[in-house]
Amino acid sequence: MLRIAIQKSGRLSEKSLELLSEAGINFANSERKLVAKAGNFPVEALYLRDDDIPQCVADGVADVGIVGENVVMEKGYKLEVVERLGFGKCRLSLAIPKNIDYEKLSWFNGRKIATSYPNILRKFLVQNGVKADIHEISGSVEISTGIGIAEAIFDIVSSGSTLISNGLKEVVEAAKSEAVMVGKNSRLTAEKKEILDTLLFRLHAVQKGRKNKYVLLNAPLEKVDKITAVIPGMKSPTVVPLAQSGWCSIHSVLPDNEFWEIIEKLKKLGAQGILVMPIEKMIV
Ligand code: PRT
Ligand code: ZN
Repeated sequence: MLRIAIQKSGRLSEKSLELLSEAGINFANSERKLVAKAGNFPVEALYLRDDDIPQCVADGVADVGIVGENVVMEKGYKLEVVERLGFGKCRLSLAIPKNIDYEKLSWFNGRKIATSYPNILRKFLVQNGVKADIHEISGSVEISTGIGIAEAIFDIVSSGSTLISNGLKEVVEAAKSEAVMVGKNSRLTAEKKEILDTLLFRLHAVQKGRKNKYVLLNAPLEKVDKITAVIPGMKSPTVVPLAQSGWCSIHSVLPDNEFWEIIEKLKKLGAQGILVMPIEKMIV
């Protein structure tokens, strides 16, 4: 049995469970008691506050955990990132009141900065030769400058709207974060390693599917070479003749991040009837 620590309730909870569910792992216990067994896979979920997950994995109470990289960095336990999960993306940034003229990092020398991430901030300031006063608070960091607790803040930013609505501007991005699966490989028994490998195989298939789209299009035969050069496919695109002579259907897989550029190129090359579909799982 492999024990996975998951955030009990918060920004990463649903997406963690959704990812595991897409990998065929579902937990019967919907009220999220402390521990829940999966119905059809030798895994159990341990529901915790995200702040407790790194230590639980470090101590071996859980074998792996799904948590924000920011929390892993802040807690400082020696853990390995087993898998990057592609959700919960955010950055850790320094922000100051928007009316202040800001030129460079030395502005922070001698200033008071409020944060819930004192360790990450301290490391960043040391690396950049800045000496500032770190004021640790556990929540509502964004209101610190407004109420006079600090002159700047260091906090998680995602869309940036929280900063704007508190009259702040982001001036330095210190780190990026996303949800990761962390573990301590040396602790795992052979049995747990095997379960983790099977789980990772499934997660890769789900994640690869999420990063790609399946595309079908019709093309004039004389354009097939040019079109297939634009769409890479898994090995190479599938080309099937159409009932109408002089035409064929091409099937392929496109990476999501280059998707629109490739579609534009395909249209220019004479592709028609382009259909695009999500891929549920992709095993290469
Ligand atoms: O109860 P528990 O301790 O488990 O949860 P929590 O309240 O400590 O964390 P939670 O659920 O808020 O966030 C969990 C994780 O989600 C974080 O550790 C990050 O890895 C990730 N994440 C991604 C975020 C955000 N995006 C985010 N935007 N965590 C927090 N925020 C907050 C941020 O603190 C700020 O107040 O959202 C605000 C900024 O958002 P924007 O969009 O206005 O910029
Ligand atoms: Zn927390």
